[in-house]
Amino acid sequence: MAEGQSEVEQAIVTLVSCFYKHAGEEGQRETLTSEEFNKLLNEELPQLTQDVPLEDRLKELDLNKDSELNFKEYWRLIGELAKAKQKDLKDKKKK
Ligand SMILES: [Ca+2]
Ligand SMILES: [Ca+2]
Repeated sequence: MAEGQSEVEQAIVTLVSCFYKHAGEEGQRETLTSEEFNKLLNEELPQLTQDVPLEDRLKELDLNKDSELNFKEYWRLIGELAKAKQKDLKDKKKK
């Protein structure tokens, strides 16, 4: 980790490297197969993603319908998770 990076900067690096770490495991290095996506969810996002079945989630995110997730499609997931988190935090603040 580069010195002097803020927590937020590190978090972004983590999110981006998480994609490439898993996308590089099989097939195309720039896209996630459903196998790779499954592993990514289990290993990196176990608590946030339990509620939706993998295949449904993949279909929902797969904008160009090639049954794999490119970075842009993966990033939609991050956006959705961030939105859900934001709602949590907002609700907590109200109480
Ligand atoms: Ca791949
Ligand atoms: Ca796709």
